[in-house]
Amino acid sequence: MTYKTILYEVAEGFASITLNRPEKLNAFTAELHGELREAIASAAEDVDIRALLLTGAGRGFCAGQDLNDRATAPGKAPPDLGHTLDSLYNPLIRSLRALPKPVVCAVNGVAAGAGANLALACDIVLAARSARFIQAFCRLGLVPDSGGTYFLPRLVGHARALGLALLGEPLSAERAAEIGLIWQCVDDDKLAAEARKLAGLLAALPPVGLALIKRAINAPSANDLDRQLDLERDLQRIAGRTEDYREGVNAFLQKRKASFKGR
Ligand code: LHQ
Repeated sequence: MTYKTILYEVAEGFASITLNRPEKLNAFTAELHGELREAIASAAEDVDIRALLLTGAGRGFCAGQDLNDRATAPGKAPPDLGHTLDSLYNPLIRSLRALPKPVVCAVNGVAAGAGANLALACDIVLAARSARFIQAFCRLGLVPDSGGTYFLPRLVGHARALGLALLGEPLSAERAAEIGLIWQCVDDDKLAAEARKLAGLLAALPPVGLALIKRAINAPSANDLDRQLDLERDLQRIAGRTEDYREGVNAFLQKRKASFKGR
């Protein structure tokens, strides 16, 4: 498949999507949204793809919405940004969360606005030491979108979520890792290799089990312990009936490397 605004590659059991508008720090246009949607759908459908890796080309990860598309002229009717979210951003965030495969995000540079929250919607986020996370919305008179108001308080707590969202100050990758916003901060020159290594490791693990783990951890945080215990029981029942579970146990007992088939 060839795209204009992303790169899409499949190797070693995982798909890599690289946002590819480096001259605009990979800011979102309608075309980028469309291509990203298509690529995620192909990764979802292909049973040989067991993980997804998302990153950006050039010195930025993603600067959020391309504001060139959003210039407003006096007298023009105000835009319906709710429609923009309904048609472009919300389906994207939902598709990543619902994808029954782990998504690794390698934040290679600045992640601002919807770009920052796109990263937070992924399952394991690595960031280059030079990367920055910016909840830029407040500077435009907007509300954090793309799941920002959901992810931020859950990941870093109410006080830090409000600080980040109201002030819009850049947060370093190192600090983001310290406060639990992301999984890990790695040296710039190691990011790509580390992210590929991680995606490869995930691709070699039992796919059904990983999909069920993602479902359990992403279950509504309003679940009380009883409801979550019931959910774990239901998911474990499914996991226990897979061939991969049997293979995992047998491989351990026979002291050999397991080979998982996704069944
Ligand atoms: C850009 C952008 C950009 C266009 C850098 N657009 N060109 C949802 C619903 C609908 C509407 C509104 O939005 C949303 C969600 C959102 O995402 S709102 C938040 C939108 N994003 C921002 O407000 C971030 C704007 N960008 C910045 O503040 C800076 O560019 C950051 C801090 C990201 C990076 O700063 P620098 O490293 O100093 O780079 P730069 O500013 O020089 O940018 C490099 C180029 O990229 C430059 O183009 P040029 O032709 O002058 O070289 C920028 O204009 C362009 N660029 N972000 N969002």
